[in-house]
Amino acid sequence: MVKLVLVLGDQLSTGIAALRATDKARDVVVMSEVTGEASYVPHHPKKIAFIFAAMRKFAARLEYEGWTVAYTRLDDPENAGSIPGELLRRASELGAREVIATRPGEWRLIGLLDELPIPVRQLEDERFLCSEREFRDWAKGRKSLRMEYFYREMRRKTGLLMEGDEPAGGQWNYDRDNRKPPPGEIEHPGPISFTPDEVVEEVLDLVETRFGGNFGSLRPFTFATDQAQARRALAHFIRHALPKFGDFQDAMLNGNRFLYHAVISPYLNVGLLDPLEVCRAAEAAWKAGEAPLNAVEGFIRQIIGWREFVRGIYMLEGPGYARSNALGHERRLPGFYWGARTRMNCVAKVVEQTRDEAYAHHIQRLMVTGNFALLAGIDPHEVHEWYLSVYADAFEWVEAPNTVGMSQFADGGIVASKPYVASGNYIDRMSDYCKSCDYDVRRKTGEGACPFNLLYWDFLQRHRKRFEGNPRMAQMYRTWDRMTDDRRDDVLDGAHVILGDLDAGRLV
Ligand code: FAD
Ligand code: DLZ
Ligand code: SF4
Repeated sequence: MVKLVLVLGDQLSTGIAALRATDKARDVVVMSEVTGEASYVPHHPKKIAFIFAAMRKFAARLEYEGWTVAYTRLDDPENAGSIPGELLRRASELGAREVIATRPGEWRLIGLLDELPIPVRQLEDERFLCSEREFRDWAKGRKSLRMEYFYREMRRKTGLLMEGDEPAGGQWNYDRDNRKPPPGEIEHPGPISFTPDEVVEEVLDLVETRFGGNFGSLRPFTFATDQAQARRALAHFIRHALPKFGDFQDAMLNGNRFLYHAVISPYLNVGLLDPLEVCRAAEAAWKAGEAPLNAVEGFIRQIIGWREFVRGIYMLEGPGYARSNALGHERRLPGFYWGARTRMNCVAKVVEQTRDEAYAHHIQRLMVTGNFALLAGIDPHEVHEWYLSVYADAFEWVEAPNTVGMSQFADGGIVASKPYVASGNYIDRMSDYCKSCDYDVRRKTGEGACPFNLLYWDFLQRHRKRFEGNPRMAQMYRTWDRMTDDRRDDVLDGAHVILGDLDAGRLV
């Protein structure tokens, strides 16, 4: 009897479990563009267009390879509007009694599939190097889960940058050589741009009509939308940017949105690129003498370390994780996250870039928009929904641990051993944002003082009980305690003015 083979918009890999477990001569692949998925948060129009275009091209590829694909376009009058609805419609149309799915990357959808009135077999998504069970076994009995130790296991498992049992070059981690302040000049022109073809143009028109009101610019649209293009994007990065990736990984510039970053996360996350393929390509560049070890190790660590680690945490922690709020933060997300005016140049620049590109690099997400939200005590669920909406690479399994865990410390320290908070000094050191800001980063109190400087101390005071015993934060509390009472009052008064302005919707 015919089975339905569910392929979701982020499962565009020919080797995905559901396709491997079924028979192209008998079974029917179900792919659906549905409002349910396109509207659970107000996704950036570029993200929706990217996913729909990549889905349409992937469906064509499957058909070319001999599969029967029941593909539903968003504007199909028969469209049931949701993944479960589409599966039921197709089951009744084709007389199918079973669905074979690859487990979705979001608990919401896993739950919806579990509730379907016909049997759904959810197979493990094997596109990760570390299975859910392996991660659980690794995590079992550990007092705290730290990425660095997990990463070493992944290095051993894959053999990447290994010389026998030892790490290449004698060190596991070359971060000490990375994270330089921004360079005067960037030699790399940024990611490769793809001119929209007919398929993409048709999707762009659809998305413009249906989602044109969402935050974000749809055009110009230059993303890769199939595997061949994504591989070209990867090759372009390895050749032109990887050699400098490590050095300037944390740098931020007014005039350059991509620096030496790969800009491949959307492709990895929907399955157009395979993580091991990406890492092997980077390793080959090092072996050929085309990229230094610090860059290649730093890059590979992001993928087999951080990416796998956060996915393991998401699956381990279960459906409630994205609702965590360990610090009890409740302030509403300010309008400037959605493009309203702010005098803070760093935030304005990152939001503007996010609106235009559906992309910001890690430090922009963590130390600018994330840092501000944490310092200001914004409700982490609102922050989470913002990140899930605005980035083309955002899927809950990777976004939630990064936002709720790493960035907002709302999981109480599962992902991060201390909150990623910093004053304006950090942003000034790693960027040129402060040079063109209304605020003065050198001012710690009084008129024109950088809000990050004020909110930083206010945050530490509000959460003193929780953090003062953390050895990695002791120095910060000692610095605060050495200030005079007057100075401390000035700082906290200034912070309260900013928070009051945020609450009242006044310009900050
Ligand atoms: P590069 O800097 O060139 O790194 C190479 C690759 O490493 C990335 O493509 C990505 O696949 C992987 N990587 C790097 N850092 C991480 C990380 N912390 N977690 C997982 N993978 C990582 N990444 C997403 O893919 N989707 C998200 O929704 C997402 N949300 C984030 C939210 C916050 C608050 C923060 C702080 C980080 C988030 N990240 C997310 C991680 C990281 O910012 C992006 O992976 C990275 O910016 C993608 O750009 P790139 O391809 O140029 O990465
Ligand atoms: C993100 C997304 C969007 C915008 N639209 C669709 C869609 O119409 N059809 C689909 O199958 N998948 C879509 N996706 C991806 C899903 O939301 C994603 O598979 C789940 O969140 C699990 O990661
Ligand atoms: Fe951001 Fe403060 Fe620098 Fe302005 S002065 S760009 S608000 S860190």
